[in-house]
Amino acid sequence: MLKPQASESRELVNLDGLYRFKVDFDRTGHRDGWFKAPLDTALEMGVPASYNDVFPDKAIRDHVGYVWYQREVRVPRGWAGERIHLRLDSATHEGMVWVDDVLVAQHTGGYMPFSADITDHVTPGRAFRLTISVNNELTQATIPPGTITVTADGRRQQSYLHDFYNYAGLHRSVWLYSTPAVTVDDITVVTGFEGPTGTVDYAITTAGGSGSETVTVSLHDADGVEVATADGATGALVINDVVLWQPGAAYLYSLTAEIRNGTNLLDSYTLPVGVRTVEVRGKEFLINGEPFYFTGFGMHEDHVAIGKGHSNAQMVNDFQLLDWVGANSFRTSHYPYAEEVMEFADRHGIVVIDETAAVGLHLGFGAVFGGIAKKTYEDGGVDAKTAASHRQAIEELVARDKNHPSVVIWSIANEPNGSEEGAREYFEPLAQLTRELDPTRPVGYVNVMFDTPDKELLGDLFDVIMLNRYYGWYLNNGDLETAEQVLEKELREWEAKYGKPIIMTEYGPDTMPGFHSIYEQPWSEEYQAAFLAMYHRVFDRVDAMVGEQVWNFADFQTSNGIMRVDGNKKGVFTRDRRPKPAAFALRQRWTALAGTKNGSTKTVSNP
Ligand code: GCB
Repeated sequence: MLKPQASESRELVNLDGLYRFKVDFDRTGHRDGWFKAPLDTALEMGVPASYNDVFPDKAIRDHVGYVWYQREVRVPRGWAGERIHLRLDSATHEGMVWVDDVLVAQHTGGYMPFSADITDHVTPGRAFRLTISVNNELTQATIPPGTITVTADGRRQQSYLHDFYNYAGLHRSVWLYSTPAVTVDDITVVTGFEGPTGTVDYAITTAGGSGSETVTVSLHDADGVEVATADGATGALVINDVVLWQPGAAYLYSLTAEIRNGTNLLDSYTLPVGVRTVEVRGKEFLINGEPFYFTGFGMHEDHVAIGKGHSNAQMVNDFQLLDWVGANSFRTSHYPYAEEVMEFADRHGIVVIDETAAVGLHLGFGAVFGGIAKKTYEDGGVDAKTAASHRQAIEELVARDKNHPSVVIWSIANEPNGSEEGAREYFEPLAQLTRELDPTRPVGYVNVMFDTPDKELLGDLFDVIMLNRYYGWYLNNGDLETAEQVLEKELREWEAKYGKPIIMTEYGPDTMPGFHSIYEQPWSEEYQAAFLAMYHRVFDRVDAMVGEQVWNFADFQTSNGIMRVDGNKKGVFTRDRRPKPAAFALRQRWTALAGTKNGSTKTVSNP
């Protein structure tokens, strides 16, 4: 799936800004056709952003169901004869889109883009009424799953098995764009190198043509110098003296695909391409043939007031802090992030574990959150409906992100039940699907603390072992001595069981900024630093460890509950991005490691 862009043959108009906004408290908007007229409301809402924290109104914040957005859009008059499309980079979790009175798109899955060809419903030079209804409901059929209950007095309540707050709305940009009748529909690149020679294997699909058009491809280096060309919809580009995309030293070529009819240019699309390889060999994780050690965080798209709304300035700030603290990687916990984030990582050499929104596929967790533990893999739980949405989530993620050099692992779920009967039957086809969609990247899932190596059933289906462990927090709270022993014992068991690389994808304690203790008390800033230092001692002793991603980069908002005070406080930065003392300790360690295990010297094959 190609991101819309402006090119010689395409134009792009951003539709972010203020929209009329109305909350559908009585669920009558669809029935009464709210899309047919200007919304009857005094509220306006900024896009992109979550709406929840923008209004000082509990009823809006806690609303379960639909909200409506609306604005007028004028189609540029020069677009006569072009195909005209609308694209929403996300609508969380379900979006329905009308152009005047016509429903043009409907999409479920809150973190993925979708588009509609609206050519037949608009007129260049004229304005149309764009209306979008967005539903925030999570059910057993959605990814992530959730449960809706209706109280005796008719109020809908939402519960879910992940802690981050269920922010909703139009979190990412909205676009109007034009394409010619014959288009470059998709591009897939796979890169490699042998000594100084790089290769970019490409496959291009076109749409709307008669079959008589020609496809040409050219590759330019970062200075704009043409370094390779090829003809045909599939082929290979060869680069002499290739400059590799390296962690911490990004380098991007630009691949331009053009469709011609004779000498007439029909469409042109340009894709940034980083040449790099990824491979798991034994217990090592190799990028460009060199052992790579992940340092960084599990993160969240989460900021004060805008919630999960994408903000370029906040994004740059977060990447600057990653750089400051010496992190070389992050995981898109627990859903795909905005495409701007992936592109930024590509341009700045940050390594990404790219995760689907499949979080909360563990009904045994009910007990932890004060409910009752249920069986996970049964009808009405994680069942065929969940699996169908999960397939869609994987297909859409790979389609959207397959060409990003920063993405080195697909994480297809966070903390599913991996030890109950039915887990293998559920996950085997999904692991296989991911490999079929992308045979070039390692595939993994993130294992929960209950699923120790003696119990879990899934590790052999995946290339890397990714573990979330909270010894010293949820278990052995305040006792780092015992925690150190248990952690090391368990990591050695994983190493012995699979002989695969292990990444600690979550570890860290809740920490109140400003709370100090000379006794290493849980919640103190000193405890966070001591906790992380203990984990690091263990990681340094276990060969198979190839990475550490602290939970979390920053404090983040959660649902209500007795386990959280105004959110999850495991951040190394506060929610407003001030460092806790642990940030300085991490900075020291990660700067010294520089992407290597124990700071060992790296031999760079392609300097
Ligand atoms: C986990 C989850 C993460 C939570 C974290 C916590 O295992 O993957 O989403 O936020 O624990 O802090 O409890």
